[in-house]
Amino acid sequence: MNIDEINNISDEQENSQSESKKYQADNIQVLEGLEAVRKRPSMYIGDTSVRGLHHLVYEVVDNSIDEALAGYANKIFVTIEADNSIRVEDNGRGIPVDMHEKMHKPALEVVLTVLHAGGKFDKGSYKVSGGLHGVGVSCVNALSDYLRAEIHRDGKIYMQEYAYGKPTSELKVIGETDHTGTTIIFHPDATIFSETVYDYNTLANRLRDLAFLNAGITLTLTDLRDLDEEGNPHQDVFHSDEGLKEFVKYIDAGKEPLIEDIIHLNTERNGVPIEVALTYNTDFNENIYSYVNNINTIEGGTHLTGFRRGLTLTLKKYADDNHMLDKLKIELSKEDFRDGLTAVISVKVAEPQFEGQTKTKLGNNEVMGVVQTPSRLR
Ligand code: 0RA
Repeated sequence: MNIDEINNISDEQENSQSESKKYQADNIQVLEGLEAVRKRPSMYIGDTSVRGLHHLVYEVVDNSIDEALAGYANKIFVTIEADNSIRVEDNGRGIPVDMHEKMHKPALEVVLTVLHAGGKFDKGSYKVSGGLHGVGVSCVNALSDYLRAEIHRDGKIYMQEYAYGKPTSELKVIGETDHTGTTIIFHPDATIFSETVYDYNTLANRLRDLAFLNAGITLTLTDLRDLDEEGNPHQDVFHSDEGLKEFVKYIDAGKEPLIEDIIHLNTERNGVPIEVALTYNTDFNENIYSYVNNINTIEGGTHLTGFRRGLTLTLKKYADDNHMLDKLKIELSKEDFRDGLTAVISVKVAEPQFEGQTKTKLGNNEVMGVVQTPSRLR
């Protein structure tokens, strides 16, 4: 969420109300907004099983990732507290705390209490966040029996607490600080979720993916439920300098490589950033992972189709141009380029259309050609 979006939220609310009743109406809408999330949580976070439970974490972390991708943060700490609360801390600018003119509340409170429509963001800015559903941190707030925000900004530590999406305290200054950043601590509401115990490996896998997908960001996962004899908590630090190149190395660790190098492209076309890394091993199966806006598109979609076509055409052309196929009696098929392939493809799409059973299939047709023939290959 960026500052324009915070402003847009109030615009949307204001436009639907007459000025005279505005203030009152604003409050009612805000309540209705988060009540809707509590009434039908699955509509906002997919489901209320263990999947939805973990999705709350992704939602908060994705906001910090956005702050990092905007160039203001490079560290994100995720901590599973002893009581299965989750703490997400970043070293970004801190969510603004100044009074929001139209909403008559601190901007922080607007961010945490106003439902933000999913998937909509300014064209041209690669706001990647939103997790799978793009619902924002207000949904996490709505589905938590406790949430605490701590903002380090302008030399002060600001703090506000919530329960079930509603503030239980004013925004207060609780101390001084020499740095900036945002910390969100939340405890999922057990009356909403069928499971409220976090799985370390599920979170570790997601944070590892995020580190590979967003080179340069350091993500640290700490489990305060799991202490060794010396009292040190279980912890992993995820960081990648080489991005998808290292992702492919990680996937193929223990496999026998067929080619020495990992082919790595980091480019864009028509404003769509595209990163691809691939290699071949001596196995016979193909292993392609695809991502849109950091979301694992397990059902694939247009970006994956474009990649497959681009790969087939490129390798075929190379073989043709170098007379490697002159003595071949049969036509090469696209399957011939699949055996032993390991690839990761990541694209950032401004207005993604997610389709399919699990909403993890990219539908945007324009992305197909963009990935099939990125500009530097033309
Ligand atoms: C809007 C504006 C600004 C920062 C953020 C949002 C922000 C949001 C999150 C959520 C998690 N971590 C975050 N860090 C920052 C900054 C506006 C300014 O300082 O000019």
